Amino acid sequence: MDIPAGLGRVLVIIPTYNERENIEAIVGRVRKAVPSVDVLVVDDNSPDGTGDLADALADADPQVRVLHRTTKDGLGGAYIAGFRWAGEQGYDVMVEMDADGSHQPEELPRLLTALQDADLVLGARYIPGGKVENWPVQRQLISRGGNLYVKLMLGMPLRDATGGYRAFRAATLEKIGLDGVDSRGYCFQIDLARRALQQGLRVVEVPITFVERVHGTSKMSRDIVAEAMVRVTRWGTADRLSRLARLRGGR
Ligand SMILES: Nc1nc2c(ncn2[C@@H]2O[C@H](COP(=O)(O)OP(=O)(O)O)[C@@H](O)[C@H]2O)c(=O)[nH]1
Ligand SMILES: [Mg+2]
Repeated sequence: MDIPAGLGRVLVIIPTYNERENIEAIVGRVRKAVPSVDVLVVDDNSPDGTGDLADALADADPQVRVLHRTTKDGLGGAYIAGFRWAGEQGYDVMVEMDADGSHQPEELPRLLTALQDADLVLGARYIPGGKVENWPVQRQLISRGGNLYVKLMLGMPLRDATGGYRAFRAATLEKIGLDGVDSRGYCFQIDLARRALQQGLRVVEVPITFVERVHGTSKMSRDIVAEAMVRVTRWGTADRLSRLARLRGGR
């Protein structure tokens, strides 16, 4: 399929850390699913040589580019670097996608079509039509529990605030203002969704099937979960305090 009318130039950003077994297949699938999109791989100097492999893919295909960063700096850092690059290059839409096949490129047309009437589209596992395949119970609990905690603390009208398969309009990222975002790990996703809603932007969830990776290993760690917990708690507390202050102020 082609890029839906009116969206302009689309860049799919794929952050990688040790994804040598996955990178070629995912880039090929993206280019096949929506041939007119461009791809940017953001590699954090993967010790397994993913960056060199990505360079070879870029040499063979002018629609593939690579951003090399010097050290592992978390998913959030990689995406912010990718978004900045995309802005400088004049892209109109930036898509987030994992390298490990969990986010199926064949579902990208659905996200892009939804973006025609939205400012931010979230690929959602926990809405009708969405699902997760092959996740161990423990991973499901972390994800479901995380979303429940986000709901309780932040009250956002979202069913899957932690997913990482998303399409942003460039104008959405400009309004969000990336300078103030310093979430490093997966809470980056919660952070951006929250900022988009605070700006009054149209955030739409579309169902996706998340497929657990077959090759390589997850970079999920205890630190990443802890960062998310601390930040969500802090944001939720700050929201409550400011609501209270407004009530006290009689407004
Ligand atoms: N550049 C970069 N990519 C990362 C980093 N951490 C994770 N990723 C990538 O982010 C995506 C999601 O990570 P993954 O380990 O699959 O997380 P999971 O799906 O939640 O288990 C994959 O493409 C990873 O290679 C990082 O620090 N830097
Ligand atoms: Mg994964």
